[in-house]
Amino acid sequence: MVGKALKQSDKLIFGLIQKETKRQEDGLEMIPSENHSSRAVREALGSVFTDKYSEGYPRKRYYGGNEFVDEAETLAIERAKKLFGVEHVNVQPYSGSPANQSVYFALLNPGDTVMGQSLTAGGHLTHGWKVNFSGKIYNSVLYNVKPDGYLDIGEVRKLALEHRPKLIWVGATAYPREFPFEEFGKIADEAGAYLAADISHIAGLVAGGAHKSPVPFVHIVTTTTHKTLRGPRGAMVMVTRKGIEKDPELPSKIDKAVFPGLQGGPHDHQTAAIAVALGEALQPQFKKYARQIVENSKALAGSLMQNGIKLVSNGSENHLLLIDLTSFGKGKGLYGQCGLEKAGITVNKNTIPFDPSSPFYPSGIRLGTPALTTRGMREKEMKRIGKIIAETLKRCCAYEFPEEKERREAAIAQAKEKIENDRELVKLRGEVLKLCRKFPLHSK
Ligand code: DSN
Repeated sequence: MVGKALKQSDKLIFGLIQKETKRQEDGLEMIPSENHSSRAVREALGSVFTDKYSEGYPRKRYYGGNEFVDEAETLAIERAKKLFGVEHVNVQPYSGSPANQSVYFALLNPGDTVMGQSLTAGGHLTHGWKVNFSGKIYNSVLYNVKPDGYLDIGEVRKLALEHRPKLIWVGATAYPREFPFEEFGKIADEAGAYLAADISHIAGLVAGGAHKSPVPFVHIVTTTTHKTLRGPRGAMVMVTRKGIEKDPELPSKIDKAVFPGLQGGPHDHQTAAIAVALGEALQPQFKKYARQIVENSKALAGSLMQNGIKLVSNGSENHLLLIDLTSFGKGKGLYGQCGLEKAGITVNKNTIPFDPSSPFYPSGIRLGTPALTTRGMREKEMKRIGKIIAETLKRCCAYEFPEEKERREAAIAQAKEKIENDRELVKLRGEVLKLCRKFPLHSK
């Protein structure tokens, strides 16, 4: 994947890239916020645009020599406008958190009230969580999900009318169901709030028509570009027609917040790669890809549940699933993640709504299908993978996880050792490897 120059100049980094390439090739990447970008995207990302400075916006720069950067950024903007049906796009945020930060900076003053989905209910840090800037600088009010795992829209309305936030977020990092954007739109209008949809996780599904678009119902849309959208790491802030009707200054407020408010020079290599990814997402086959992600997620959910694994909300309507491991005991997410890693499946331990344990030792596993779908896997493979995951979890989550801190360290070390030496997991690893070989990745 990488060329001769790197091999000659830096053998250590070259070697690590080779190893990471093999790790991705030989395993199932199931962290739902990850994907495999195309070679074209990575070529643009590794291009000479990385050498340029271009503070400002197309045709309004503080530096010379930007005629080609201007064209690349304009292409990215125009493609995003077409793909999502929005009026204004800023493609410069370095990543998702800075993109969301720019929305605060554009609209709120310190101490103003913001509302978002609680982190423990699947929301994002930047939607008002207390250790994040969004929960420290602003007065954050968090809404939850119901015991069945679905958003509690009644609670959202009640809190919005009670606290009158200036900004409401809809969007999450661990929510397996469709977002009721229309209902959120009505609530925000009633409360007089700006409504921002953070579609970082589902952007590819929205672009491909596999998830309802928030665009008609919200004022602002933020997204990262590297998850289901399958681009380079990066982010965008978009303003909708509804947003401009509420506040005609919104586009310039966002642009000023990104630069010079928060950032310096844009990452032009990233912008060029975002343009490439958006070009790919505009192709008809991307719609097929987006639909298949959801079909795969549903098939995987079915297989896991048939094999005795409990899922938050009993299924999935998007790209991700949240496994509830509480039937094995509290705090078993770590064992699940370690066991699956041993079997060649990469996932992340995650809290589940009303988790009886802690965020560091949560009781759930978050996983998803975007990367497997990129490899060409379909329902048949999901059925088999569901069985492998269920078998692995049953083996690993049976180990003791003591609540008393004093006994915990030793118990974790013992469980990890058992997982490491489990011959059944080695057999499952073999099956995973066979599957990976059938769906080659970077050699395509
Ligand atoms: N880290 C991202 C995720 O995994 O969902 C969110 O920022």
